[in-house]
Amino acid sequence: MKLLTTPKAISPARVHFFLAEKGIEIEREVVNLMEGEHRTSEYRATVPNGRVPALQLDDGTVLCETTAIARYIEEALQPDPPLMGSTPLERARIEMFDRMMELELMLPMAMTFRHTHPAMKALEDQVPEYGEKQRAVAERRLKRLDKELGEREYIAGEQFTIADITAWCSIRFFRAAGFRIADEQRHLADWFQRVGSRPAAEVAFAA
Ligand SMILES: N[C@@H](CCC(=O)N[C@@H](CS)C(=O)NCC(=O)O)C(=O)O
Repeated sequence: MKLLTTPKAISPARVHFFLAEKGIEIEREVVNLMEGEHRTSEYRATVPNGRVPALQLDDGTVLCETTAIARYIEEALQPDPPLMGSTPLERARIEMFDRMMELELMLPMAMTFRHTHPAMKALEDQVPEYGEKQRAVAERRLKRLDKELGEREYIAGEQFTIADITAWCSIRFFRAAGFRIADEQRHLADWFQRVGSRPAAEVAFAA
């Protein structure tokens, strides 16, 4: 089994964090996005979404999409500690929060980055006005998240879950697009520090 991945990229970082929480390692093959290694016909024929991360199983099956890879790791490779819930209700609630973090926070941040950052010209047909609109969407969501984290320790409740990994990696990575936790967002800042002090957070964006 091997993980097709790129160091210091947001979606791969979520899988690296998840694996480190599980205490397992998977052989890695680095895909250089800036050199277009994911745009070859061979890569596209192998990986359904043509992106990283992707998990290639020993029987040749290829899983892409970060959450699907995490689901396979949790259910087939290492259930402990559970990061995606242990009962049907927990699983549904955690997926609900994780999708909210992905769609309402990570995605607008990613669109800001891709449409405004000079380094992203190689990968995106940039529309800077769209990027700036998405910045406002993400900033409003950060404000709401600060309020929500005043009511609970972690994003989905009192336990650390995959939803924290998604949100933490987004806030950490998209500093590159100018996102910052505002001085008055104390609950968000405390949570960011709490998640960032986990040993697994250190490997998320490691080279
Ligand atoms: N929805 C996918 C997104 C994967 C994705 O967009 N990966 C980026 C790197 S963080 C990528 O491969 N980008 C290549 C490109 O934009 O051409 C997931 O969750 O895994």
